[in-house]
Amino acid sequence: MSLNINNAKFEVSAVKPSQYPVSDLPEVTFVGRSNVGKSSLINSLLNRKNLAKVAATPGKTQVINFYNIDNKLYFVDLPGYGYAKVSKGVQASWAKFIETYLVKREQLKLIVMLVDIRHSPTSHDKLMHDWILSMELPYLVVATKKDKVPRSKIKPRLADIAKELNLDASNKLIPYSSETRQGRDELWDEIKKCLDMEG
Ligand SMILES: Nc1nc2c(ncn2[C@@H]2O[C@H](COP(=O)(O)OP(=O)(O)OP(=O)(O)O)[C@@H](O)[C@H]2O)c(=O)[nH]1
Ligand SMILES: [Mg+2]
Repeated sequence: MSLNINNAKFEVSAVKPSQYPVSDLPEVTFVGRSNVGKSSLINSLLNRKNLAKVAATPGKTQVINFYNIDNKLYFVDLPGYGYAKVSKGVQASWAKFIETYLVKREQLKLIVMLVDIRHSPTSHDKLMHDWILSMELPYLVVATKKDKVPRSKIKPRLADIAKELNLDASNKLIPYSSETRQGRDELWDEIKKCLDMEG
């Protein structure tokens, strides 16, 4: 069963479980702090420029967006966490609905956590990572914006991220650029492997 990634469409925005798609398709979700590059990564994986909205102002995505890919799986774009200019109250309500999705959604098969390759993981990133570990679901860590660091810095940046998140050799850490599409094939391979899908 091959996957036609050109047959991808935005399906629905949800703020509560009753608005999630009614379906048994497997879901891959993308989490990370606001502005880390989640929507850009979804677009680059799907060869699209603007399927997932890339916000001009960070912290604006306050809904969970579901993208249907060839009627075989969903990509789920979660709101970014940790945007400083957003009030505590709003941050708490986001955390709540991110949590609701992650904990309740049985079709969720893979979590892709994004961190910015240029920076050490924040306290929010560490909390999110601990949370993911406690869920015992397959997950990958992607280090975004690889094009923004010089080649010689990539290895040390990855080593720092791995150390700060306590990753070991069995945890996948994939450097990625939505601009140059480096890392794209490897990420697709991992996603398909995890979902038992072919090409
Ligand atoms: N150079 C470079 N810029 C990137 C890359 N990925 C994302 N960006 C830029 O980073 C900014 C944020 O990207 P988004 O994809 O909107 O980030 P997001 O995580 O979806 O943000 P929220 O929806 O606010 O949570 C945009 O200006 C993007 O163009 C990348 O790989 N390389
Ligand atoms: Mg976004």
